[in-house]
Amino acid sequence: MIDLRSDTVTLPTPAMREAMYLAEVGDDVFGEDPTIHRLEELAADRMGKEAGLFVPSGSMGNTCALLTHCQRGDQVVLGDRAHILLYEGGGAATFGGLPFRTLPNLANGALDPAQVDLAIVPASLHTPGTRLLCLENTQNDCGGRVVTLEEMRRLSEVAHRKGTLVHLDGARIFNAALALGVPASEVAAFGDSVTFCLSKGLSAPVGSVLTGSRAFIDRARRTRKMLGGGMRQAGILAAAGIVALEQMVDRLAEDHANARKLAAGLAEIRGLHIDTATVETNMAFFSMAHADATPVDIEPFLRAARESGVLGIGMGPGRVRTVTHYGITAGDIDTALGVFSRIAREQPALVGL
Ligand code: TLP
Repeated sequence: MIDLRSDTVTLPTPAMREAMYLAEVGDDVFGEDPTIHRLEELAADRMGKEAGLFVPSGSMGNTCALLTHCQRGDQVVLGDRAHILLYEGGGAATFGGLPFRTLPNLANGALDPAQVDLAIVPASLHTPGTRLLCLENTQNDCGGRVVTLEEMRRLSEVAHRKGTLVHLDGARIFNAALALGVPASEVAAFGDSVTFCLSKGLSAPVGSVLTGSRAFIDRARRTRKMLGGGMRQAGILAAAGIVALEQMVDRLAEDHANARKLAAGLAEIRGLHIDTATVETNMAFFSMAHADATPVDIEPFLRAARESGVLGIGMGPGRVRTVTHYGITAGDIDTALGVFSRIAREQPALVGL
């Protein structure tokens, strides 16, 4: 199977398995796992923050951040295509009692600073006070797009000027940093807290790290415990995370090159629509529409592709996401393009022709 559904499907590398086998571990709830300490320090260093907290998933990292920054009833401002809003089961809003105020994401995943300014309000008889602004970079649902440093700077300035904190969902911050040509810490600098994932393009089997000031992480550690995320000898997982940070960041360039190759090929297939200029990292989204512009039901297309050994995933009506990663070679891209192109040629109704 050529699995282009997500970079979450990546399998641990041989070096990770070796490091996991050899990992020195202890009870991390007692603060006694040396491998987790090492990962948390390394992660904090890469993000330019004082401290880090190893969490089982990106969703828990984000939830933990929101619950730690906010009190019940505090308003959180975020994009209407934010992962925190769309794909985390409503966790933070539900567990934290946090009213979400959404603003339209711009095409590249940024927000409009003027709208953010208006959305940030003090607590009053009528309004919930805004405590937190959430940004996402790369922005998944917008196409794995990159929010520029200038946009990040303006957005965080607007928030901070009004006494509102900023949390960055940087699940794929290293992809963003690569596309921007800067160290990840320069992207992370605009968040008071930043979550990033080890288990996506970096290929670790499990885990994310929440980073921020030491005082914030001390409080977040208690929130993680409340969420049931206090793990014991999880150094066995952190060991793979250390390998991810030390060995798997630079190779993301290969994923970006493969995504561009994939996008260029998709653009050549009649019936599949993609704006190749929007493919900035490791994702290529394409869409299919009928002549009257209504979206095509993508399930039959995805099923036909699966039967030929290629997996993509639906993300919105008529919209398919393909993601490149450690398990995908340039040769796999050629094969996948061959499959998509054959389906479009032999079964044009599946792509709306
Ligand atoms: N995203 C997954 C799905 O949930 C959509 C994927 O396949 O891309 N923030 C962002 C921006 C993410 O894309 C994801 C995962 C997360 C957070 C959550 O990470 P996990 O899956 O570890 O909870």
